[in-house]
Amino acid sequence: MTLNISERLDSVYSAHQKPQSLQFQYGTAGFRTKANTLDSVVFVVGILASLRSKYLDGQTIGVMITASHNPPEDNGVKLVDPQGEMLEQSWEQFATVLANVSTQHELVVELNRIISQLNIDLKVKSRVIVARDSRDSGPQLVQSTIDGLEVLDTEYQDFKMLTTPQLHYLVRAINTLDSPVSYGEPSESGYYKKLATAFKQLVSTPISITVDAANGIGGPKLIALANHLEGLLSVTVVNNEYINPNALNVNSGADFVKTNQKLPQGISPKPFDLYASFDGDADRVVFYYSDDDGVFHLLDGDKISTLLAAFISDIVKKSGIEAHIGVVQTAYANGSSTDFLKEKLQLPVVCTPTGVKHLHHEAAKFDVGVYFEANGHGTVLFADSFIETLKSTEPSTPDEQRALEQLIQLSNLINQTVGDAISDLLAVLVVLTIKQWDPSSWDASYTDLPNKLAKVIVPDRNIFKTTDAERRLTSPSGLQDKIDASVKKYTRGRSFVRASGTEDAVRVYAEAGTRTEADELSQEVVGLVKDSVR
Ligand code: G16
Repeated sequence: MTLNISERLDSVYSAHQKPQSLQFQYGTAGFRTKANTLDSVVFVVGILASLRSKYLDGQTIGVMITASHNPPEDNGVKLVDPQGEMLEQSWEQFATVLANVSTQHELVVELNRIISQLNIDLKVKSRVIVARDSRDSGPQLVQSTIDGLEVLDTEYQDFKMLTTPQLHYLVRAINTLDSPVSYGEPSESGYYKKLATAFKQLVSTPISITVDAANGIGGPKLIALANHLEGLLSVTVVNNEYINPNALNVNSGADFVKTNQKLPQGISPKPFDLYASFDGDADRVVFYYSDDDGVFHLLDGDKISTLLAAFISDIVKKSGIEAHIGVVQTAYANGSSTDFLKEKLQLPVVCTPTGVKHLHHEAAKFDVGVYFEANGHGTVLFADSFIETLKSTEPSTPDEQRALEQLIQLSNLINQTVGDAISDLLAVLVVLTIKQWDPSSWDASYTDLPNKLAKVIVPDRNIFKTTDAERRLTSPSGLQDKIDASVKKYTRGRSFVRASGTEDAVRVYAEAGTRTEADELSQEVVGLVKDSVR
């Protein structure tokens, strides 16, 4: 077989050779960097996706070409496993190794090493689906991925432009087709039908909302979804210039709003109306409103998490059944949200490193696992066994019956594969409608501690190593002690530093009892980080 792979590569490898000077790493959400350096990476990812499919008996694997919240000149690629979850972590090392080989010979050696280590049968038919966001560089990178897929004769389908969560949906739907746990029709319209059907069961009064789509692919896809809702959802999309890739995420989108804690361009808010922002590939959403005085109020991933966790706990109680409900957060979660979940809602809270891949696995350990990063990336997982219980329970009162139905429909409405801005938007609107809450009632559940997220550019972010779910640094040596000393000076102070896995930067998070203190603490820790690399 060695010879075969080598021969197959003969005609294509030279067009996709890695530039000698570059190094790549499978990070928080796959490979992500400047688009014009990614060709060799997506080519080998195509080959690796084929191997993953063969290893899993020909189940379909997904390849998404996106750099999500990053600027227009970036791009990236991530692999999606058969149930729509992120690539199993033990395979990330293979991706990193393949992405860094610089010759055809080395590539053949590494591929053969993986094949023999995992005992992969190359005769198994491999199947992969591919999609991309709206970036300029997308079509070319998809073509290079396909060149990689063809090396191992993989059967593939190119779904062109989709949101990242739509690709996750399709992977799971294809792999569960004709199975008792079918996830839905394996088509884009199947995705809309599934969400629309659940939404229509949960609300009956028309809802209006304005959404900033970050000039990304989420805009047209949200409109397509609304078209399946027969007037039940009236959506105004601003920053919907997805045909202009240079505008992607510029002064708009979930990351811009969360990081800057201000409105995106193009939104002039009416007091107490609810607004939302997606990121570039629509896997994150944050909400906001302004009050009578024009003050901006952010309802971020923590607020979404607490809203959904509180609502679900409540209807589980009403349904008369028992469930182990838990919430998963990262170090970025606002301290007040964690207190609210633990003390007010009496729910267990688990903290993991950044990256939905980490949160997802922890959430799957509960009957209902709510996971959101503060940046708005997250979802709610309902265990199959719990859904079975919901379906087989005989209600003894109309209230119990309604609660059981609401839980079943919520599990259909909320994308179980990964965080999904469109699906999360609908879930939040359902809860607010059922509770008859305006944004300020939602916001009133707890008050965020003032906080600041800063970015520091350093010569080598890899020297920043962490432990304790990224809450403490182990390197550079001595820096954590200095951060601790700074934190001690502030009421309810908390700060941590970690290397980003999607941008070439170090992130500094700080929160404290007042705005001034949070800003001062942030400045101090940013200064400490800069000093540590001087
Ligand atoms: C990705 C991950 C998220 C993570 C974010 C930032 O989001 O999927 O889980 O929170 O990157 O990660 P980092 O701080 O390591 O740069 P997205 O929306 O960009 O795919």
